[in-house]
This record gives sequence, C-alpha cells and structure tokens, in this order.
Amino acid sequence: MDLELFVLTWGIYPRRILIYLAEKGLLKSPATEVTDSTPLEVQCQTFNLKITPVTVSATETSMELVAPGKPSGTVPILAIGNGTFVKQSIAILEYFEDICEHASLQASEDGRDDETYFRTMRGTTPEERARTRDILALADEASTFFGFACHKGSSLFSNLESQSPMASVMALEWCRRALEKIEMVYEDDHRFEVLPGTRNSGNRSNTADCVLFSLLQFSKELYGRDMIIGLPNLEGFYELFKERDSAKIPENWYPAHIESMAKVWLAE
Ligand SMILES: N[C@@H](CCC(=O)N[C@@H](CS)C(=O)NCC(=O)O)C(=O)O
Repeated sequence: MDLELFVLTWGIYPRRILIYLAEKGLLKSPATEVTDSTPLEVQCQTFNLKITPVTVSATETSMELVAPGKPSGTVPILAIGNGTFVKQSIAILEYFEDICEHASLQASEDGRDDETYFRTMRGTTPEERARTRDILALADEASTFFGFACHKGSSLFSNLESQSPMASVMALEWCRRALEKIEMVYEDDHRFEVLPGTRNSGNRSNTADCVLFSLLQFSKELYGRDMIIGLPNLEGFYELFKERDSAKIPENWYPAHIESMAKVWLAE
C-alpha cells in the first residue's frame, strides 16, 4: 500500500502525526529527519509512506501551502490512493491505527513476528479507548482555541485577517480550561519516567499524548505562551515527553522570520 503524507514540518497539526509515527517506531526523530528540502520515504511490511514537506507560498495578504500532488487546504493531508485524501489530523491518526491493528491481527494469525508499529496507541478495551479519546478530544479542543487565539492576537496574522485582542484573550482562557480538565487525568502518571536500570522510558504513549504534546510545544516554543503554568501534572508530562526522540527539537528549529512575528502579541 502506497501512502503520501503532506506536512508543514513545524506546524501544530502535522506535528501530531510526525510525533505519532515516531512513537510507533516508524521514524526516529522527526524534527531532524523530515526537513523542508526533500521528501522522506518510510517503509514497513504494511505500507510505504512518503512524507512530503509543503512550501509556504506567502504574499502580503495571503498564504498557501503547496507541494506537487497536494490538494488545496490545510495540512496534514494523507493520500491513501485512488485520488482519496484524509484531510483531518485526528482522522489520519485513526486511519494509521486502523491499518496497523489490521496488520497486527493478520500477523498473529499467520504466526509472524511482532513489529513496533503493531502496538496499539489508542487502547485495547472499549474502556481504554474511551479514555484515550476523551483526552484526545480535550487536547484537540484546546488546540483549536489556541490556534484561534493566535489568529486573533499574534502579529504573525496581522496582515492576513482581522484581529481582536479581546477575542484572543478569551480564546486563551478557553484553551486553558480544556487543559485544566486534562490536568486532572494526568495525576499519578508515571508512564514517561525513565525505567530503573535503563536510559529509556519505554513506549506507553497513546494518540492523545501526541496531540497534547504538539500543542504544548508549539504554544511555548513558537508563540512564547506557556499554557500549563501552575498545572503540575501537565508540567511533569511536558518535561518528560520533550526528552523523547519523537518530540525533541534542535535550537532555532522554527523558521526565524515566523518565530519573531509569532511571539509578538497585540496589546491586551
Ligand atoms: N482541523 C485540521 C487543522 C489543520 C490546520 O489548520 N493546519 C494548519 C497547519 S498546522 C494549516 O494548514 N494552516 C493553513 C491554512 O489554514 O490555510 C486538522 O486537524 O488537520
């Protein structure tokens, strides 16, 4: 099966998928492996995946994300063949989970070896899956509010759309509200602590962690907004998860001209 994933390497939504693919063991460290210049080919027994970075084509008043073969619209986009595209990041995560689960069931019927990507990242039982999806929905909600706050209050968008400091502040408040709900669920979460006698913290992450981490890193590192001050469980999660190969970013990773504008917020 041939798949193609269109990404903006540092964008909050595509990064959900890149972190997820690394947590599945299909990439090592996306921030250094997937660079702006060339597509990356990932092969496993179940699919061939081409990861194609888009180019930002911007004028004074508009912005478009372009790449050969990419339909118009936001990224990530996953091309799954026969002209069919999956265009929402959560649907892309679910699609990967579905095909990996199918491959894993098939392999165990055939008595074949385990692969790292066979590991479920949404849970096995209905209860586990419901819990993962609960957190995932909250992390997605928080991300939507954060994105809206940026569009309405960060100077990155000041030439592209109408803005309102008040709308931006309100959206940040609603983002924080969703994060406060997640804070409660991450109480006593020891999954990412380094295992005794080893230098790694195992692979017990789920899809919700990828979506949550992408938001926390993007808001803090690109926009200069730490959204989890005073939320100790999420602060603990962030500090541990950011050391994982899937999540690490080098110094000066975001495009400098984008970062310098992103960090300037309208007076509140
Ligand atoms: N709901 C979409 C949102 C995707 C999205 O907004 N992506 C950003 C990049 S991180 C984008 O493409 N922005 C360009 C635009 O809005 O035209 C998803 O979950 O995939």
